[in-house]
Amino acid sequence: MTARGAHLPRAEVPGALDLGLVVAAHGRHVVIETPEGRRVRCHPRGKKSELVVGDRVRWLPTGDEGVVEHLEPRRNLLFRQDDWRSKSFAANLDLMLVLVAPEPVFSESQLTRALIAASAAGIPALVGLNKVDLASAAAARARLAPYRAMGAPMVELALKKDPAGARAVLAPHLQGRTTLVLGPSGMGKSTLINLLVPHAAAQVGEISQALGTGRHTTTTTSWYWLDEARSGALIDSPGFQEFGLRQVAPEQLAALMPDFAAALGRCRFHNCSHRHEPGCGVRQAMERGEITPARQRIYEELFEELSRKRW
Ligand SMILES: Nc1nc2c(ncn2[C@@H]2O[C@H](COP(=O)(O)OP(=O)(O)OP(=O)(O)O)[C@@H](O)[C@H]2O)c(=O)[nH]1
Ligand SMILES: [Mg+2]
Ligand SMILES: [Zn+2]
Repeated sequence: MTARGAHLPRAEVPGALDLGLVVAAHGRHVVIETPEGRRVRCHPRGKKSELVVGDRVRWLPTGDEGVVEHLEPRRNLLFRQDDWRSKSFAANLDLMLVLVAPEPVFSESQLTRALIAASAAGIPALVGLNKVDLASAAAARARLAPYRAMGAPMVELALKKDPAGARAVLAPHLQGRTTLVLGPSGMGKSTLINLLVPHAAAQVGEISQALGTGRHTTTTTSWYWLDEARSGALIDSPGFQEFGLRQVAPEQLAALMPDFAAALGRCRFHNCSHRHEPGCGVRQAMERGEITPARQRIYEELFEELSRKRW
């Protein structure tokens, strides 16, 4: 290491901009956190970049606030969609934790959409079946059996009834990682955050204050540190239904669904859509029971949707 090596404090490196982590994004401004843990409200330079939670940026202070000058390359990026367009909402994730529960009954289609989105973005996914203390857990396990069979990593939790057990099960998955927590309403996301995040309300409050929104709306994606050392984090983001898949081409779908992917390469036509073509290896796998009717239906719905929405 030379005298002017990497240990030089960043501020003394001529021309270098400070590093920031985007912990909240709201309309035209973002809140970044400095390596020292300070929160600063920043405006993006120009209109170009849509900054999202998890982005690493270079910024310049301008009085009490700052200007984001540069976006560091993203490792990955996730989208949500409304009626008209997809919008990115989180970047640089290490894990997607999808919470489901026996009650209220979770939608297999939503679960599949989340798993496809994770796979398309190159993000590992973990399915957490919560509320296994309920008698209806057996039915939920049965619904998840095909997902277990296709190799989706899975854990069982009783976040409320057995918090210590849930913590022990989750810790090795979450330590040192940035994890996006997803799940339909009522699955236990808030219970999870409150169990694992020290001072969860305070952490959100701090961000709202920096944003100047006064209160933290449920439409905002929130960043929570899991530990004092700020090595692991949870991102809580509402809007499970609107998971954006529009960036996925219909022809890519089968490769992103592990049970379909296992049957690929045996179709008569190389551009087979696996819906009605003769000599289709995927449909043969369905007939052998290797792909469930529910998954087949979800695939066809998604194929339709993604074909329609490409403009
Ligand atoms: N039986 C049982 N109930 C649980 C468990 N974990 C959470 N619940 C309950 O499930 C309900 C919903 O939990 P929340 O954490 O609010 O769910 P959420 O995912 O944040 O829901 P939204 O905020 O609506 O998206 C609450 O009444 C919890 O007490 C559990 O392990 N077992
Ligand atoms: Mg909640
Ligand atoms: Zn086919």
